[in-house]
Amino acid sequence: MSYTVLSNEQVEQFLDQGYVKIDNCFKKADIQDWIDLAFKRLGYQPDDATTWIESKVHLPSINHIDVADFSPKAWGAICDLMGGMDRIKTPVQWRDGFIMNFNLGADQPWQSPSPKVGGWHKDGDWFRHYLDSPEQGLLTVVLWDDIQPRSGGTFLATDSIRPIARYLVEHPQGLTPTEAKFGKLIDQCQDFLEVTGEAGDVFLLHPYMLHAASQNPSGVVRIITNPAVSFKEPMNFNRSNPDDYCLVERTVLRALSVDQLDFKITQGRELITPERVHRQRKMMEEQMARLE
Ligand SMILES: O=C(O)CCC(=O)C(=O)O
Ligand SMILES: [Fe+2]
Repeated sequence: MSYTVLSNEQVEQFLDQGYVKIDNCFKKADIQDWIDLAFKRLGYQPDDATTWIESKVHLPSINHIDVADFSPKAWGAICDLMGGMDRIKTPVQWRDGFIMNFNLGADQPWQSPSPKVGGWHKDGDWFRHYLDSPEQGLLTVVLWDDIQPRSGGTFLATDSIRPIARYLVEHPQGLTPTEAKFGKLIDQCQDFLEVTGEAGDVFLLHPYMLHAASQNPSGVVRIITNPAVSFKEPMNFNRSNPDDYCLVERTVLRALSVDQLDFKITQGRELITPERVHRQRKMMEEQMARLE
């Protein structure tokens, strides 16, 4: 199978470790306005840590761009992983709902990624989780600014795809995000990675990837977003032509050590409104009042 952006090494890395890093997907200068606006919305100064009231903030979004127009490279890589644009639910957008880690846990001794660190989770607080769930086809981490080591870069458990896949196979009735407690499977993981890179780099992650926020003692704010990309249809692990499996599906089959799987859900699909939505609505009202 040929890919437009991904190298053979990147394909293998995704199949084995559930992630690829696509560098240089955009220029920071092109989005500096969004960052400036984020600080205004919060009433914080970028270079004055005494103005940073909260140590970590997940902003509601105001602006958005279409990824296909803004970053053909990132879009090409997303299509490579998900089996082409016909399978992807559009529009695929990036927004300025930044997740800003100002100085989380800066007063605590540094902890490298391990099962002892708290907060490990699988994304997807808005749907009932099945092995084939289409809602989260990819997890994306967009770096809107440079991230040095030990500076708030998200921790990834790059061997988490297998335990999550097994757990989901055992639950064809599905799991709500609260009942699933995916994070407890971190005890089965031992390969960890800290997200680092430059503004414009993008990590594309398997939807099952366990990850956690990290401490940021660096004095420099860490700015990412982590939008999901959705499939139009549920994943299919039992295709008549094996060439039709996309890389996200193949990663699941490889994690389960099978060539195909006749997986059927036994309950309905379900969308859930997470508490986050109410919290961000309130934040938006406060920020609009500040901007006026
Ligand atoms: O802030 C981070 O590094 C991770 C955030 C995250 O995983 C989330 O909001 O779901
Ligand atoms: Fe997350």
